[in-house]
Amino acid sequence: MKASAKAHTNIALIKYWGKRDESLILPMNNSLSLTLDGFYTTTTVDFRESLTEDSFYLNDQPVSGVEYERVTSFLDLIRKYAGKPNLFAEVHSTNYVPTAAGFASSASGFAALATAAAKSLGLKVSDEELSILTRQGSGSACRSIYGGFVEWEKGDRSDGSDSYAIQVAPANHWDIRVAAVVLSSSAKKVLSREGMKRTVDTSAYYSSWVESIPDDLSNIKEGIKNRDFAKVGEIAEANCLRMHATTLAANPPFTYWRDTTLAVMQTVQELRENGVSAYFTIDAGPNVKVLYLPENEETIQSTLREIPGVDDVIASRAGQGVSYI
Ligand code: 2P0
Repeated sequence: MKASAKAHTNIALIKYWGKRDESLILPMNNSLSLTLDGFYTTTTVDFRESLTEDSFYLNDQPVSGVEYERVTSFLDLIRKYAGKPNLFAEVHSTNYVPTAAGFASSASGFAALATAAAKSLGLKVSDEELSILTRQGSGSACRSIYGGFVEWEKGDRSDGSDSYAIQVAPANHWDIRVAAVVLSSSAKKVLSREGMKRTVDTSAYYSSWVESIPDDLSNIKEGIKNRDFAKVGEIAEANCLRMHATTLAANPPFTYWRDTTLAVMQTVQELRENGVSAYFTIDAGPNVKVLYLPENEETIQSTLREIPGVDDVIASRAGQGVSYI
């Protein structure tokens, strides 16, 4: 049966940074994100008896190599789960996540793939099971099953059966906006998978990072519940800075920041000094995401666009979880 699904990407306010199990993709710490409606992937999966291998097309182009392997490994997992280990699929994905915006398309990509693949195989899975399956494609993707504010519970078990995402608040709870600031030159030198591994293995600051998470989480959840923008923004910004500090203390040390990254961070802090409430967060790349409230949209957009080295500013609202299309 052919099935299609749509999934949005998400931005972490409390970052997932480090695995305790690399093959099951079990994280060291809980994380919390906002699903974004502006950036998404649509995927059609067709498992058919007549196929002898999987094929994967991204934006209408056939994909081979590492990207293909990641998709087929994930299909192996889900066809085994369905008890149909010898059934192959044709997969067509379209990314509506501009690569330059610096969002990992793996989050929306694996959430859409898991949702469409499960339906194509006739599996009846709960959202919790779907999140567990999705997690094994890419960690941050398990949060994209849900809309709004989402927490990924790290779980304690070694088999991963308690490591899945739950919704903290739906998208319509609070109209928070996120601007993706696109930098002119944004080559990523250390992939997030490699970067988090190096940090876990060698960073002198890694244990402090893990210890700081429970307080951040309980405080940010209180801030989300009360729609306290300053509280949520302060925690998200500090959490991001702490994550990036761990990379500086890794061996060999590294950073995802470039000169324009710092320029954007400073501009956001200056906006605050001038009474405009805005906070930044940064993932495993040089681009900056800026959190703000709707009343400041025009100021944020025009101020960020003026920074030398900034190519574009793409705004998004809170988005919904996965859906069938
Ligand atoms: C996050 N990042 O919470 C963090 C913040 C990057 C920085 O999740 O190896 O693509 O597939 O589980 O999910 C990026 O890592 O890594 C990420 P895998 P993923 O959004």
